[in-house]
Amino acid sequence: MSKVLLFNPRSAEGKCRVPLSILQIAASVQGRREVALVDGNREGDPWPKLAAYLASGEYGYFGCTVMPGPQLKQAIPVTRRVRQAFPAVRTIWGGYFPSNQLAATLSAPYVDFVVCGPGDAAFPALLDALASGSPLTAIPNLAWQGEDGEPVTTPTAPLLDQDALPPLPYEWLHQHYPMEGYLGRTFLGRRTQAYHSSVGCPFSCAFCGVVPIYNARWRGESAARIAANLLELKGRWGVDAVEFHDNNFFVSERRVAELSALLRGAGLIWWGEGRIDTLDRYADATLEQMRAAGCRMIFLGAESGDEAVLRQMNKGGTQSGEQIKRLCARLGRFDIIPEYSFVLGLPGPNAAAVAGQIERDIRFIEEIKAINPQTEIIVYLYSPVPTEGSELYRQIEADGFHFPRTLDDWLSPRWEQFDLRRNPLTPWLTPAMVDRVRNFETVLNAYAPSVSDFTLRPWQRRLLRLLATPRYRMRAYRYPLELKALLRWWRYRRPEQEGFRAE
Ligand code: B12
Repeated sequence: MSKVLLFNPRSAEGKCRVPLSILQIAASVQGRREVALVDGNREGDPWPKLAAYLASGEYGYFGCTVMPGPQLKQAIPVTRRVRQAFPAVRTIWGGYFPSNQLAATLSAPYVDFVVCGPGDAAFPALLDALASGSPLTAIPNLAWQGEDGEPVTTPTAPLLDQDALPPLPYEWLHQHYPMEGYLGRTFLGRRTQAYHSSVGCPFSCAFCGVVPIYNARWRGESAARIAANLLELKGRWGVDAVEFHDNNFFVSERRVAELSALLRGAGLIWWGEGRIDTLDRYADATLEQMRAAGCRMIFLGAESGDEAVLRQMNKGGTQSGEQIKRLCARLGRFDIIPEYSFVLGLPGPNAAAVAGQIERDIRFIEEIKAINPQTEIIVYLYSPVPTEGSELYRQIEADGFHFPRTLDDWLSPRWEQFDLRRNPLTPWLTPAMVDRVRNFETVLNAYAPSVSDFTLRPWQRRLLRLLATPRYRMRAYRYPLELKALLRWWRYRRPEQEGFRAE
């Protein structure tokens, strides 16, 4: 009963990337325990495989990684079923959802433990403690349900030296599921690999789910180790494109410059996520070096052009509307595509103020598109995360917003939409405001379809633009039914939900 079964629940449809969380967790116990994997993204119904492993009687631990949103749809019923059919198996959840929604997760009788934040040290320590009966309180980053029904949590561990972590076990993954199935075609390349080169983020934006877990801490792998790993992936699996999924890949300009020097000529095209204020401070020479090393696009949280809103998000002071405009023009000069995300629909003193802010944000996005038409725009509706202690969170609680208290509630379609940041169930947003944002987005998507959806043919792009141009020019965003129908018919993909389109 000492083997470990790991489960990656299905995420967005059509998006199948290397399950990095699972790989890292597997690496943390390998060599000491046998580990098996079932990946919901690679199975029609994962249960028969899971049940077959567990029925062998050799597996004592079931570990499940959970992001908010669609992964819950498999994570909840599958873990419940594990408990019912194999009650002796200990169930452990990790990842962003349980770390941020601890009380709801632990209130489920079928989740025994939650690893909060990084599991690289906590997971092996937990398994050892369970096997030997030693106390759990000595293990950091851990939580379970106390006798009084409240979560018991252990202290947060310092972030580990990322260069000291074991290499990711790609050969082990390949034995379970052929690697080729994870290396999708995207607009970046034919074989796109997800890579995570750092943990956390040094900032505390009031809307971000990373903050409650990492508390403004960040630690990255060295440029030398990243380059060595990527070149190995290229040699072994033919990887030609990389998505750096770090929360904040660009924190250290020196690291990025070193990496760019090492990747120059390697034939890798890459994309990463960063901050506008950070990139704005980068030297021209670094931007030039990045482009020469294959940096094609950078995802940047613009959020809003309005100082007051940026302050409300705890992003004021360092980022401004002027800077957002300046950087998109500047990146354009280096032939790097800025992918700007905006968060609309924050709470305000009254409905008119919220609606007025949405209009100002729409105007600002139009301005950005005029400055650098290549800028990719992603529009989110604000979905609260439990950034306890932030002014914004206090405000939304006062406005009557509450998270679900049980896992079953999280499964309702309303809350799934919430996670996708499509329909945030926030009391201050009226359906008319949500429609306004969505309709604007539809017109914009048709007027300037994302380059990341490479399956759209040039003639389809031209037709969409032709149809959308009068609406966009005249700001006639209401009822864009014809554009909606076309986008749906051609299965236009939204990068924010599904990542870059993969085949
Ligand atoms: C890749 C990714 C996706 C991909 C998933 C691809 C795939 N098929 O796997 C896609 C594009 C589909 C996606 C979508 C969404 N995502 Co997403 N995603 C990420 C991202 C960028 C990387 C995740 C990752 O691989 N990390 C690398 C691994 C190594 O780190 P990790 O997951 O934290 O794992 C460590 C610990 O958490 C822990 N752990 C994790 N799992 C387990 C399991 C066990 C058993 C144990 C013991 C420990 C453990 O140990 C690991 C090693 O230390 C993160 C941000 C980030 N940088 O982490 C956001 C992130 C997780 N996503 C987020 C969200 C909200 C979403 C969406 C729900 C909404 C949206 N519009 O973005 C959608 C919908 C999800 C869906 N459709 O299924 C948020 C979650 C925030 C929150 N509120 O909790 C994040 C943090 C981004 C953000 N800053 O907002 N996402």
